[in-house]
Parts: sequence; C-alpha cells; structure tokens
Amino acid sequence: MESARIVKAILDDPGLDAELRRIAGLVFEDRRITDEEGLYLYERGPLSYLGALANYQRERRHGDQTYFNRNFHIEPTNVCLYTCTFCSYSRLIKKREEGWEYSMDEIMDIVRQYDGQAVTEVHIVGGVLPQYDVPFYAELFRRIKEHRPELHIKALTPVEYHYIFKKAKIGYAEGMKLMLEAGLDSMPGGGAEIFHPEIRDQIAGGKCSGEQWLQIHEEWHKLGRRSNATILYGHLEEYRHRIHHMSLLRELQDRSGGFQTFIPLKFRNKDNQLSHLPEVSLIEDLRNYAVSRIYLDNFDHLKAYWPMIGRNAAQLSLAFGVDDIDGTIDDTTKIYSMAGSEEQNPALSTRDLVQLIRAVGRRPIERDTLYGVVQDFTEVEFEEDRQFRGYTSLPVVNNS
Ligand code: V47
Ligand code: SF4
Repeated sequence: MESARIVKAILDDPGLDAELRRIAGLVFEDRRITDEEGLYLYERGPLSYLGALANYQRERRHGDQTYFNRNFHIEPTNVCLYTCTFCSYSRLIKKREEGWEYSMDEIMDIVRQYDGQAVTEVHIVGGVLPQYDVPFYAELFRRIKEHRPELHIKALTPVEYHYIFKKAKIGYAEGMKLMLEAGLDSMPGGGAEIFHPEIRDQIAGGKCSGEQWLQIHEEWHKLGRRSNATILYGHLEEYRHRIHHMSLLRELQDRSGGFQTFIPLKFRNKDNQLSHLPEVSLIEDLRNYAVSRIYLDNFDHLKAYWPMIGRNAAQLSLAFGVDDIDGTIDDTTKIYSMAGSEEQNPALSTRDLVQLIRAVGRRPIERDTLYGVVQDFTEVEFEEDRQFRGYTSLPVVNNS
C-alpha cells in the first residue's frame, strides 16, 4: 500500500519532531491515541503529515472506495424557537411569516415528488416549533412508510427529540421506542455542535445539553439502531473543545457501537449572530478531517458534507481521511445556502458525483444509509459519456 510506504518514511525521518514521530508509530500500528496526543496533532501536526496518517487509516479501512448515496432532504420548517447563534434559521422566529412551516400533507407531497426515482433515503431535519410534536412525527413516519416502505427514514436529532419528549412527558427510552415503532430507521448526526458547556452555552440557544444529546443516541443504539455524529467547528471553540467532543463520542461508541459516521461541519458565517467571526481556512478543514480520522479509531466512516464545503474541497478531503461525501441531495436543503456556503443550490446528479470521485482517483460506490452496497460505479460508463465518445467498453447506465 502506497500510503503505508509514506507513513514508514515519516517514521524514518530524523528531521521530524520526536513526538510527532512517536504518534505516527502508534497510528501505523493501529493503536489508539490519547486526548493529549490528539491535541498535540491539532497544535503541531503539519498538513502533509496529518494527511499521510489519515489517508493510511482511510485506505486501511476502505482502500479507494468512496461512498455516496441518493437521498433527498425535507426541512419541515425553517423557523425555530431556539436561538443558536451560529444558525441562520433562528432569526426567523421574530418574522415568522418569512419562513415556511409545512403541513403533514405538504411534506407528503414532497415525498411523492420522488416516486419512481432511485433515491434510497429521506433525511428530515429542521427547526423546532410546538406543532411538530410526537403525534405529528409518529404520524408522518407512518405515512411515509405506508407510501414507500423501502425508503429509509433518517430523521430528527436529539434537539427535536428532547423537546418533543419533554412536551409529551415521556422519557428518552420510551420516546425512541415509539419513534422506532412509527417507522424511524436511523438518526442523523445534527445538533451536536460542541458538547463542552463553555462553548455550548454561548452558541446553542438553550437546546439540549451535550449530555442529553449523547443519552438520546445511546437509547437509540440500545434498540439496535444506528446513527451519525457531527461536530460544528471553526467558531468560538479551541482545539481542546474539539478533542473533548470527540472523546465523549469515542467513549459512547466503545459502549454501544451504534455510530456509523462522523461528520465535521464547518461553521459558515452568513446571516447569523456570529457573522463577525471569520471562517477557518481550507487547510484547517483538511487538518480537522485528518485529526478526526486518526482520533476516532472506532468510527468506520468519515464524511465530508459537500453542500457545506463545496465540491473542490470535498475532492481534496478524500486524501485527508474522508471516505464518504453524502448524497445527491437534489437542491432540497437550505441550511447551508442560507448560512453562506458556496453551494447556493446544492444538487449533484449521480453522474456528477461519480465523476467528482473518479477525478481524484477513487472508486465511487453508491451505498444505502447503512453502508450496504447499492452499486459499484468503478467501471460504469454513463449514457451521455458514451454518446460523447461514440463507443464504450463499459456497462452503460442512465443518469437518473
Ligand atoms: O446541527 C447549522 C449545522 C447541522 C450552520 O447525519 C451549520 O448524515 C455550519 O447535522 N454553519 C444539521 N453548520 C445538518 C446535519 C447533517 C448534515 C448532513 C448529513 C448529516 C448526517 C447530518 O447543521 C446542525 C448544525 O450543526 N449548521 N447552521 C452554519 N451556519
Ligand atoms: Fe433551531 Fe437547530 Fe438552528 Fe438551533 S441549529 S436555531 S435548534 S434550527
């Protein structure tokens, strides 16, 4: 493996800081690094060094395989009771009429728009408002399952669950069981932000605490179900807060094994109360992916969410530990375009995603939400490309 040869060269480099060389030795032997070592990587690890270690870990797990899925998002509302300072949604509570608040029927209309399309997942997440309660979501999940039983419902975060269970006066275990029975398949990673109260209290507007976020995921994992985890980085936090956040996730994962993917989310600064903060550089994004890959040794996957960092950065991230670039999306999420992402209308066709992955020498694999392989696109040629070249020796598919 080329990436192993590069790490060996690091181990043999007498010019490199002795502590960085020692940590590289641990990573090469697949040994867990401590919080102090993780912090040292953030503070002292050069980009090329971190990339080499993270890429080694990525290729050891997945080779060149790079996962994507075909999904669509539904955001039931962009108005929210909470006042997270980083969020471009929360300002709308004062001028509610400028936002949207979909009814159950409107949400079902969106689901029906995808009838006949090869999507495997619906990702539902949005603001928190009283009308979206336990009966509403339970009924919504049931109706989606009745309409399209095989569509995977990845929905809501502990932010919503904590709010709706409290309102219904039920505990987390009971609440998650109800959601499971209604048709929930998995939980996305949102709402995690930064767990440490020093930062969470300043950015997270009174929503569930870090501890509560972790408890709700743990209850869900106890039901044998899977979820994701995120971190929102690049605002007020210091490196030690990022390590603290990941250490709590690593501990829970040791107990439950229920997390699939870690998704670092870069803070974007448009139209929110933290707009005065500059956004971190692309180099910092790549360093952060790499440290996450090295530190979170018990997470199978690391995802770069392309609507947030953009397509070019997503391509680069594949050399810094990332093995997943989320889905085709289809212009159905507004969280990032409202917060200032360069992807104003995030939509990529399957062909675009496949080409984006291939262009950096990786193998595109379409997955379902639980990482079952839907189709290996390594050697698939699209109809449009065949017409352009006039011939093909590869299997041909339509780009739908
Ligand atoms: O929790 C909100 C973030 C998250 C901003 O699990 C912002 O597969 C940056 O969690 N700048 C929701 N980030 C999205 C999310 C997600 C996305 C894709 C895939 C998955 C998955 C989960 O969006 C929120 C918050 O951390 N967010 N505002 C902002 N201004
Ligand atoms: Fe509401 Fe979520 Fe935005 Fe916070 S991040 S204001 S909980 S939509």
